[in-house]
Amino acid sequence: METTDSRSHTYSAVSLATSETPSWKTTSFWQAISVVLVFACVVLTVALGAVVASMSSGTQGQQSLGSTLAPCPAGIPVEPVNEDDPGLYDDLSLAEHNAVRVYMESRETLALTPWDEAGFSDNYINSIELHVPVKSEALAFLDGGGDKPERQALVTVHAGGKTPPVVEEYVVGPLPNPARHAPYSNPARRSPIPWTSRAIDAKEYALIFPIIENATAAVHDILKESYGYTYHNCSGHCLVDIDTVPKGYRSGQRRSWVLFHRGGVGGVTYFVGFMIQITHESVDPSEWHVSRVYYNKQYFDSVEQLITGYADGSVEKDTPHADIQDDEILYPTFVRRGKPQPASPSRGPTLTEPGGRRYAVRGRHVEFMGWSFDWRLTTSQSMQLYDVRMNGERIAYELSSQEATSFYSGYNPGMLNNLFVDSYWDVGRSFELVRGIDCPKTATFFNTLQQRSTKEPRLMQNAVCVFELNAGIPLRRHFDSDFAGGFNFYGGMADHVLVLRHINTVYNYDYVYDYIFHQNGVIEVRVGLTGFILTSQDKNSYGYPLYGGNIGNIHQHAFNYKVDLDILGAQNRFETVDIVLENITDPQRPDLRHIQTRIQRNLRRTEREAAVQYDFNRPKYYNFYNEEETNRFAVNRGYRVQLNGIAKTLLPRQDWAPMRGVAWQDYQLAVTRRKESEPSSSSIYNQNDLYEPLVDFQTFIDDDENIVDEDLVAWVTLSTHHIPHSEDFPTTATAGTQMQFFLRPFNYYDEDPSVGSSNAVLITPGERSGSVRVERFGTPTGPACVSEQSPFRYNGTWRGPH
Ligand SMILES: *[C@@H]1O[C@H](CO)[C@@H](O)[C@H](O)[C@H]1NC(C)=O
Ligand SMILES: *[C@@H]1O[C@H](CO)[C@@H](O)[C@H](O)[C@H]1NC(C)=O
Ligand SMILES: *[C@@H]1O[C@H](CO)[C@@H](O)[C@H](O)[C@H]1NC(C)=O
Ligand SMILES: *[C@@H]1O[C@H](CO)[C@@H](O)[C@H](O)[C@H]1NC(C)=O
Ligand SMILES: [Cu+2]
Repeated sequence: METTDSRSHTYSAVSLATSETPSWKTTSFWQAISVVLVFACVVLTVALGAVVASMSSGTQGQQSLGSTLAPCPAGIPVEPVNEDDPGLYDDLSLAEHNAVRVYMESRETLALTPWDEAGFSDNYINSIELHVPVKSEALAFLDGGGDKPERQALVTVHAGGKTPPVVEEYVVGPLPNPARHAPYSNPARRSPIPWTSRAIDAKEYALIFPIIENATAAVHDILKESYGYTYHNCSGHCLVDIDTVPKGYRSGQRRSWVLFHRGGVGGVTYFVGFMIQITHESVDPSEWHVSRVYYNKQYFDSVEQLITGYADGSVEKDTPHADIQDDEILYPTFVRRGKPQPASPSRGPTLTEPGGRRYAVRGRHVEFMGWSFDWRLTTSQSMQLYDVRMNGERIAYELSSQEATSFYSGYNPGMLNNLFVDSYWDVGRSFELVRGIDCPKTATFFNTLQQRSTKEPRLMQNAVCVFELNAGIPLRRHFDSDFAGGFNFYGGMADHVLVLRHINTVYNYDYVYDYIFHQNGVIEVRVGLTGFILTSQDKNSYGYPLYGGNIGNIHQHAFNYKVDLDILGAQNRFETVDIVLENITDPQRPDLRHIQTRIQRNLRRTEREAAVQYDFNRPKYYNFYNEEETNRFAVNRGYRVQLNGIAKTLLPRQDWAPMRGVAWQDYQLAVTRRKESEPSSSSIYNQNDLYEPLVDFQTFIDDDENIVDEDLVAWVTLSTHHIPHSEDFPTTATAGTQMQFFLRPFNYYDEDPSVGSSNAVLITPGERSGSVRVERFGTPTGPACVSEQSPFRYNGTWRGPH
């Protein structure tokens, strides 16, 4: 990269001039400017010539005015995953996926049928993903030079061929050449995994579709008259079905309300007022049937009952809504409309990397300005970061997304039952990101593999990106006035951060997940909401009327994260630093009273003491520290969890059974002793058995273990209430719907560690009056350059392994 830097001549005169005197005051500046301008004119002429030439020759020339600048240096090269020696947390490679599948399918005792040939009542593999090593073995390897832990996979089997059928999980190893498998056993979880709590897969859907077909064929004419849309035999105006969750009202039930929304662009924003409930609980699919029907706010026991009532006039009929018939109404579309902005189309600002890539990527390992971490994108739990360090010191062993929920309210059976627990819906399915919109053009993109409910893993192209961002705000700055019209100094530093991003699309919604590393030791964990809202024909007490006469039903979003903090070792303490009132005799005026706040450190000794339900009347900090380690001022070195996205969950766990499956949602922060048996606050099996969930987070707290000088995990919940409004069309926007928490050093360092940055700027008055000295600590100010840009490409394909 040095060679590219030294290529500059034109701009160096300008940048050198800044050190002593304001550059515009020097003659060398004006000389330089005229050189630049003359050069620019020549360049413009050449470029115009080139453009004209390329236009006349009819080719799509890459020539542009920008191409006259030198390309920026490439910077630190990106190294691909080393499949011969994968990192501890690297997701399975394609070869490993295949080896695991072949190994498992050839075990006679397991009696597995390959996915392609399997039917509902066979035993077959439902998912394959990495099984991370136990922490003690991983640490022995990372810190103690111990052996590299064996690489293993976790395989989920839908054992429909067993009596009774059951869901099984196996740990398979060692990779890449599996030779052993053993049931994954976890004493803290319900065992075995109930068959009725399994995630619905393609085999089950294949048996449900004919029932939907049959029912909708019977009511074909009713749907056509009522909505202008049909399901069975439809053409043009088609309905699309989705099933609700949870599947029943108590543990062990399996019944799905099937909802219908309009097909086509943004169709998910218009659900019709017809729904059927299918009971598919029996192990014998021939017993599955339509058990309830809902039409225009009326309930029926069968499709026939609706048809008879509709014919004899006893049923109140629905009529097509004008909006829905009118293709000119664009609300749910992305067609540009309204006053054009900008008045004449032009490009917005973009990032360049004049110093080249300043972060290192080796496989799934990333390093940036003292930070380092590994990441993986799991099929069942989305993004997981491991071994997060700053300047070589581990801050967190694991920082991972656990669960995302959205619980709706309404009168119709769809909204009554839309209690979404998204790990069930493939949170790992993060689709292709678009360069320049989802991530800056300068970003590094990663493909991921996901295998669930498919024969082979699916390649998700460019599903994750990493980039350095100028956040557009000073990280720190001060203008030091001399209070005489001038200044003593200015010190400042731009907030250059590293962002790890993926966007998970769960049917209608898009969650933008960010992990942001600031240079002052702060990690920002953020999630933003966008995508389509769900609407329904419903009462106005659940939302405002919108497009098509539907309302946007009120719902609450919640996200849970696991933060396995390791502050200078795994043994840590958790304290709240409470801000409390004191009412004292004023020390300077004993005749007066004085009321103010003070700090009160409260060590939390057990898990129950450490389950936080935010109380506005008791403000406090949440601090994790090491009792043995102090900073220069003899204060325990710690990291603080700061919550910037909290919302009260009103639904009571005591009185409302489904809340048991999402117990974490009641705590903005809960601190528990880390256990291998408590790897996650949720599971994909919680969705369909919220009543007796496979993972009951409350049990993590209820054993009330000692948490003093133990390995601690902070479970953090971000949440927001969403009352949809007209501007949620076409989609909810991220502005205003971002929630975040921060991990902030709290007396961890003796001072802000960003003092080491050579990107800081210190300006002081120069010796001659009117001049200034600009100290950039060696950072060059030129030459200007253009970042190499990959041509715009979008594939959008995510099926198939290659
Ligand atoms: C199809 O629907 C009819 C009437 O609605 C019902 O009698 C029949 O059992 C259904 N068949 C299947 C396979 O669901
Ligand atoms: C659907 O199409 C098939 C084949 O054209 C036809 O036999 C059937 O009657 C149609 N069903 C309805 C409800 O119109
Ligand atoms: C402060 O203390 C005084 C004297 O005990 C008492 O009269 C007063 O109510 C107290 N005020 C508050 C706000 O606690
Ligand atoms: C997308 O990628 C797949 C797999 O590499 C390839 O087969 C397909 O042709 C690509 N499609 C487009 C539109 O580029
Ligand atoms: Cu929402």
